[in-house]
Amino acid sequence: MLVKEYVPAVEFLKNFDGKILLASHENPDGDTVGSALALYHFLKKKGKNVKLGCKDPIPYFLAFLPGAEDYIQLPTEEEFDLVVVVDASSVDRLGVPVKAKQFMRIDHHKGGDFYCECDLIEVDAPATAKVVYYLLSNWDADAIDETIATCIFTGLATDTGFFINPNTDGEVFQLASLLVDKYGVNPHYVAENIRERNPLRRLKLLSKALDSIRLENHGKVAVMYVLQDWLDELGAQYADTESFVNYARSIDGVEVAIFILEKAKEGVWKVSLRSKGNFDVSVVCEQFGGGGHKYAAGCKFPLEKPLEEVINDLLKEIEKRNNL
Ligand SMILES: [Mn+2]
Repeated sequence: MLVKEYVPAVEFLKNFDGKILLASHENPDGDTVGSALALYHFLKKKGKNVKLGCKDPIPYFLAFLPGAEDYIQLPTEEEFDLVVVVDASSVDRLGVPVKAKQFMRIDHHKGGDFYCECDLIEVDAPATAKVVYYLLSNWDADAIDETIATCIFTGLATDTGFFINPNTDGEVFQLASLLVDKYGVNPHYVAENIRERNPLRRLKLLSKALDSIRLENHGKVAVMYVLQDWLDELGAQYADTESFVNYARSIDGVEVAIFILEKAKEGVWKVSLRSKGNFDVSVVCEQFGGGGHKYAAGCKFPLEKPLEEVINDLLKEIEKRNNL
């Protein structure tokens, strides 16, 4: 089907003749990686000169996606004619500088930077992968194959928490169904790779993180953290903490979950907020220079600030918006 808003982006990429970098955001998730990989395979089919880049290594649970091994680690000395920022609200979210003559953004986050007329930013889309699907299907639906569809499905599945988060609507199921029926995606294969390949160290780390949980604001806010020492002790990586925050959110009566990760090398406390109900966590994170969506957002604090102060600042900001 032809969707008019996609025409400028399709025409722009179709006619683009130069070195393209598809850039995923730092701490990459299934949406930024799935979306970038779908674009990567498609653009290669179309004869484009294209590379994939990310500051962080691709986590083990996404390594099954074809092409994941082609990612180059950013920063790189290489200069590109075009950098496509995938699933991120600005170049800053890449976590490192990139050299490019031109930028383009394909995304579903609120706010952020605007780079060119052909940016594709759909704030209502459940995942960037959906935006990518529309881009590709408006270009050449026949060029979408099982590999590309699997990458799109991965973005869609992970950003909707495997089709149960509040951003899951009928269209999500329609697109998922199309990807399965028309393009041959195997949902069980994707789920098994993403959810059932935990290294033991991740579960050991989870046990410590669960132990750190405490309830605040009359049981409506759950606080959970992971310290660098714990990671070092277990030989765990930052990616091993992926979705830990959901355990804190899952507690009965909790409306907002706070997860704080100590990243010693980067000198920051990385904060992830999740909500259920009506609380908009993106507003809280924006107060601290971060951002995101209503139900999932993030921000950072310098490590110089003691953990308890970080927690207090967040609790105060949440309390201020006491529509809990
Ligand atoms: Mn996303």
